[in-house]
Amino acid sequence: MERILVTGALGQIGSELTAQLRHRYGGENVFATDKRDECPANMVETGPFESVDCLSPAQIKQAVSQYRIDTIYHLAALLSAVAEARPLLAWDVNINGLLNVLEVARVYNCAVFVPSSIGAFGPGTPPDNTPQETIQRPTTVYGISKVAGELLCDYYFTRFSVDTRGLRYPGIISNVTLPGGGTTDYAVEIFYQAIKKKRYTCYLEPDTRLDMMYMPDAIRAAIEIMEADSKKLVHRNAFNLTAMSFTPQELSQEIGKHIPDFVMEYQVDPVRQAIADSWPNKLDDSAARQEWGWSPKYDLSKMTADMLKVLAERVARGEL
Ligand code: VAH
Repeated sequence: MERILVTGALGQIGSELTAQLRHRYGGENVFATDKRDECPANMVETGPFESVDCLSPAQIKQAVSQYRIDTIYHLAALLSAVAEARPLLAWDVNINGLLNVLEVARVYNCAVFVPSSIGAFGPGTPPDNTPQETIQRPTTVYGISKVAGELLCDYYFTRFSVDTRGLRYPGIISNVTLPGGGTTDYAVEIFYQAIKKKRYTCYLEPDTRLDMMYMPDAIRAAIEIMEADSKKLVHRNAFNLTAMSFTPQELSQEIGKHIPDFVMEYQVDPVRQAIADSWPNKLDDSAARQEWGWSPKYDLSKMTADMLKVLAERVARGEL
């Protein structure tokens, strides 16, 4: 892996992944792209950035050929709640955008990382210790696009030998970038509100259990899967992956250990509650552990402590 292109580089995962990839492979070897063009200074200063729309095959081809790309981290997509509000756009971006990337990867012999999600499962999926191979009948357009995306990536591997690999990410919690339109976003927003107001109004029911992961683990997993020995990979697209599973009530109690007067209130959003209720409670990620050595470093307690520490430091610096 020498020359990397990141799509969706201004997104929640993309922005932190780009920074880590540049740290690991050299800034000049990691070409950041996004449909948007308002790029933060730290991204422009550490390596190349251009506005690339994944719905334009020509723009992807130009970027890959100009920068002699050999690996694509394809993160450009609409998340679950936004997708439900704009299902046709979500299908276009999440599927046609992916197809454009896979076609360019086929022609230019690039490896491709594509994130899937716990959203690729539905109400008929076993909710506890969800197996790597099981029923996938999601009831959201986001989840349908993720299942179709997994199958497309496997097809490009078996039919055209494109080195495609993916992870079924849980909700991801970051102390750097706010999420954009996901169902699990409460688990990020709550920290910012706890630090600033010592209270948060949650849009999910207190007992809504979901898999979650701290961003440092999520970024490390994306890099580790792409560096893994190809011959050891059985599942490829895409691996179940988790680090912790908690409810809003459990997260509130953990924050309360650090902020004793923290107050949690609930005002349920039926759309995002229905999405969350259709997802598993906890994945079995043994395939990832066995095939490429996955092992999370952050659990609920360690993540909460670090989130509150870093956000408090950002408030002290006047950033929030
Ligand atoms: C979302 N954060 O909420 C994303 C993720 C598992 C959830 O796919 O849509």
